[in-house]
Amino acid sequence: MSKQKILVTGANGQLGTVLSKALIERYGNDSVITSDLRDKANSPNVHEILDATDTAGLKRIITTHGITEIYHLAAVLSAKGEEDPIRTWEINLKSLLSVLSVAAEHMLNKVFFPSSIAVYGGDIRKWDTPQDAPLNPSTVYGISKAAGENWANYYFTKYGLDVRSLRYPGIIGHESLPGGGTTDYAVDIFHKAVQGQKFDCYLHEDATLPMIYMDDAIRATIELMEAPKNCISIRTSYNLQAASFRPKDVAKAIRKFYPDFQIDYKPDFRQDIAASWPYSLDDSKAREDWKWRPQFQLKDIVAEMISELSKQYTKQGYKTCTTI
Ligand code: AKB
Repeated sequence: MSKQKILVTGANGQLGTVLSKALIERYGNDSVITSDLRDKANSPNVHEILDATDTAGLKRIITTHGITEIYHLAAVLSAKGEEDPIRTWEINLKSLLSVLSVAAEHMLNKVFFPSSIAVYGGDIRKWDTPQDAPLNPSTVYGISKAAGENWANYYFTKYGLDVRSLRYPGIIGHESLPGGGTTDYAVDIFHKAVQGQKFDCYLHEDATLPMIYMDDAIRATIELMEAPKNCISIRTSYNLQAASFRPKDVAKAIRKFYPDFQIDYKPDFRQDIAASWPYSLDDSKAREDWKWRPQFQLKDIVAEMISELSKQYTKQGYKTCTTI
């Protein structure tokens, strides 16, 4: 059997930055090739500049490095995607089809494709949205993820390609910044709080959304990818649930550390996107099939984010003072 060699696309993004690090820690520098449109400074492993829609470039990397698995993270997110829907569709779908076709052609062992809560929309059950609820996405990002899930299932059924996927909630972490999502507020709010600044929230105070702490998101991804093949019963994408809360819940939790923290609510177009998404997901299939269990709830997330960001901003010379 050939040595495991992983390619990560979109490795400079919010999830890609932290997932690449975790994969390197787990499998070693030599086993992970990162790639992105942009270079990566001080990378401990091989980093390739790659536009994931460039099939020839992807093939070159796969043959040069003997890639056996791909984590395909490159995508335009929900809010940014609405600025140019056709371009978003092209980038998200073209890159996925490029990855799937090249992976099948080169008989790679596994592919990871991140889907999202954005596949849901319309008239669904909002709490505990079932795994098999109808997909009526409200954004081009959601449409591309819903189509991507079907392509993943198609490649598994037709070519036996072992594609695995998660419907990620909004991801909250301190090591990287999100870019262009509807759930980004839940990271930005901590940066403002720790710097002693007021936060203007683009969502309504009551906009409940499913969220996940980065550590849980990384663990879920690796647990799914390492699960025995016969345990994987969902070949579109698994619902994944960790925590669900509203902006006003985050603000209240932050005030335990910063009693003077101020937030203003100025809902914009992102509020309509958020309103179309579930409040929480029924992830019983993930729990049954590969024993998924989240570890971080809102209070844990708030404590971790404030503690980690305080250290980061203190290093940069900011004065941060928490009361706890
Ligand atoms: C977004 O807000 O677009 C993403 C997502 C939920 O997929 N964070």
